[in-house]
Amino acid sequence: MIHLFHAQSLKSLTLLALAVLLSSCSSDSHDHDPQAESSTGPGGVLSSIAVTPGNSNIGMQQTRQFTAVGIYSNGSSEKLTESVTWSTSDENIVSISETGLATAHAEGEATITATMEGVSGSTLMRVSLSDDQGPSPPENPDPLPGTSAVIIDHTAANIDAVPAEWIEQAAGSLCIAYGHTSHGSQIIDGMAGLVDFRGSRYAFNASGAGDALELRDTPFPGANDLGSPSLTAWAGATRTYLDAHPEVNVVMWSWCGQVSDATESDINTYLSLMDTLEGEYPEVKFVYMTGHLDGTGLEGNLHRRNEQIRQYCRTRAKILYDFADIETYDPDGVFYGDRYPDDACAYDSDGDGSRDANWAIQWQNAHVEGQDWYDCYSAHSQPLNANLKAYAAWWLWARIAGWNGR
Ligand SMILES: [Ca+2]
Repeated sequence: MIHLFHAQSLKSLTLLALAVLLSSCSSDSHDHDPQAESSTGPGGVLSSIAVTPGNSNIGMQQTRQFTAVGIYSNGSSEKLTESVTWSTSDENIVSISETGLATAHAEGEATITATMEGVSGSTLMRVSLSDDQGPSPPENPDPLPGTSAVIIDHTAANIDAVPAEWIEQAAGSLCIAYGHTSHGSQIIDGMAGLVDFRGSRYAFNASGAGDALELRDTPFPGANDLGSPSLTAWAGATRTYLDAHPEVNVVMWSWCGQVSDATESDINTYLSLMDTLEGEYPEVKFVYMTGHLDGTGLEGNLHRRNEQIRQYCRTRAKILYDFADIETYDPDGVFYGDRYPDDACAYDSDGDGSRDANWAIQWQNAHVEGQDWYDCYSAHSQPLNANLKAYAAWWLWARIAGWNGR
């Protein structure tokens, strides 16, 4: 129920937000399943399952109890830990019991999945040899793991959590080509504002001059974004550019509003083209993206298509900058996804179905400009949204440069 958000406990609020965030994988066929009526729970049809804790780390031979929470079509939830079927992507790394108790056996990563009535949710679990989770020295950066997904979501929108040495490592090693139109420009404008806010450590330019991060802003002739002038033009433009610029080792493209009206097939085309490019240019890291929020909520086509992209990236070990997820939470972790937020950060505060408030403006007004947030241009949105996009972008660059994200 939406009333949950009025609960006194911030912890329960955060957990619920996390649960909804982590929910995934409700199959599209579910809507057309004649048996769907049989899966009605306390709040209607089971629409997704959230598995927590999310993205956890564990030492060898240690155990961890996972919890599955079902999210129903009306937004209510129910604990399903004992009801779901638990599975692991790699028994040799992590095994899991029928009740969700995981045991670590070998160093590596495994995906833990809970399934019920054709709906599933999953989370990543890392097993390390020791309990030391601190950042490793940057002298010999690990190559970006090719065996697990790198998901840059709202939890990555924290500039203070990205170690300075990895900011420097990214600036010294990456050459990024980024294609976008207005919404995607939030990352660039946010990054530019961050230099004024936090200093030259975060500097970037098209040549890498002055030890800055080398980032080429909209360098691709022949395409504007992932949907303009067509849903496929960007792929050819990428090839043309990479063939002429072999120094580029990161490619990122953003959507404008095309995910809102995209079909499942359209998104499959996008994913397939990205995957093909990865095969053709193995030295280049390709960053996937979700489409920006459009106010249609968790039931809308946008959310379904974004979930399609997320699911693909999770299961295929891709790099995802989750544009929509980043603009679904305020900096305190408050979730707005079930209140029909749009790209301007407007949302429905009173449940009457129309947007009447703006979480970014509220947060900005409740905090100190120049200290807690910074002013910058933010196309279609508020400065805070571009702040968060920039923080997450630096997290992304650091991860690609070899930071383990912990
Ligand atoms: Ca309203």
